[in-house]
Amino acid sequence: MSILTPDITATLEQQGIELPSWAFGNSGTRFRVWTTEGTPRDVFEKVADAAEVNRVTGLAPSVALHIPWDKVDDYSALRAHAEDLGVALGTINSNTFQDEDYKFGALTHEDDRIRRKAIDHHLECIDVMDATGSRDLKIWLAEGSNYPGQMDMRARQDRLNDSLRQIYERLSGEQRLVLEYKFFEPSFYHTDVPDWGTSYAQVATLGDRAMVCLDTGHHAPGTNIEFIVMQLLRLGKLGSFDFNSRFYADDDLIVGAADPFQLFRIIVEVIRGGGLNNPDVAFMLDQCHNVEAKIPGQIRSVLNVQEMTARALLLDHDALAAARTANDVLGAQAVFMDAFYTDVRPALAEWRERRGLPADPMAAFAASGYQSTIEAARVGGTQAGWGA
Ligand code: AOS
Ligand code: ZN
Ligand code: ZN
Repeated sequence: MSILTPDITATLEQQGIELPSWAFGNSGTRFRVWTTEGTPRDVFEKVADAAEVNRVTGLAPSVALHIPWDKVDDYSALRAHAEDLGVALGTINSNTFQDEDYKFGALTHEDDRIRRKAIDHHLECIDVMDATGSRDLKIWLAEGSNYPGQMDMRARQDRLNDSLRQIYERLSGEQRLVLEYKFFEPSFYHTDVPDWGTSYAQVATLGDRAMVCLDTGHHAPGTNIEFIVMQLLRLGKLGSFDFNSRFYADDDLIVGAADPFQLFRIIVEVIRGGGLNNPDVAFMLDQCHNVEAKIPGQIRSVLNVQEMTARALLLDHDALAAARTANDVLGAQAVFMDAFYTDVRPALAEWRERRGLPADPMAAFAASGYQSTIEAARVGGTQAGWGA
């Protein structure tokens, strides 16, 4: 008998993780952007690569776009291309961090012309969402200051709120706004949306369709991220995850690579708060593959999320509740660790095969010949995403 009960496999079967288009483009650090053979030359090719991840894992049904990196003339053609390949176009990410005008802010800028320009960019992103059928607009703001006294932090919060309101009011139907926070970088003294509390305070004034986006790499070392997950779910404001992992700051490494136990703990709280396979809580990746192969990097990532979800689903809630009630500290911890230490990989491989998916998606991709085909076809590919 498999350790994965029918209830667990039924839950796993529903799991979907959105891939970021920029994960397929060349990326690097501020020191160097590395080139990789077979890099997509445009967003159509990025979507094709993302569809390949879905083909071998069954786990990645949608692709997030970044505007203007993924700007095209005809979004219905891009949408049809994605659908032909069995994936959907997902979250639209705005970009206010690569324009000369935004050196001192965008949605918080004190110059009305610049703030208007930044708001208009978001309205254009919503036009894109109308064409792609995307539900979510994700906003990450690279705004803040480097020196005490440099800026009026309070006035910037007020302008931010006014800007967000204008953007929010343009949403229609099921569309949502998710506001991402990050504790520092590119600003080093103050950041206008540095933490979940600020994001929550801002979106709470807008309405039900404004939520918080939690990027797992955007906290100070030692932060109890699963506590934040619990609290946002409790408040009904956890709109999405940007999953990745980090050793130091916003490293954007493969999710579950740096600290699999943290990923497990986060998913336990997601399940506890009713956020797993709940359309209100989008699971996305936000990663860059600077030195490793990009498509296999994304395959590894979604498998890591699936694996930690399976382990979290193994948690013996009755035993845990009993230990907690008895204040059996070591007993509760042992129940928790039993689930975490269970190797679910053989059971997942066997379950994949039963569903007509490759038991080993990494090996299946390597054997498919896709990589050599794109390397031959995409000669002269340009960097996409961060390096663009
Ligand atoms: C930046 O640090 C954030 O994580 C954003 O989500 C950003 O938009 C993303 O990394 C792609 O640019
Ligand atoms: Zn992010
Ligand atoms: Zn980030």
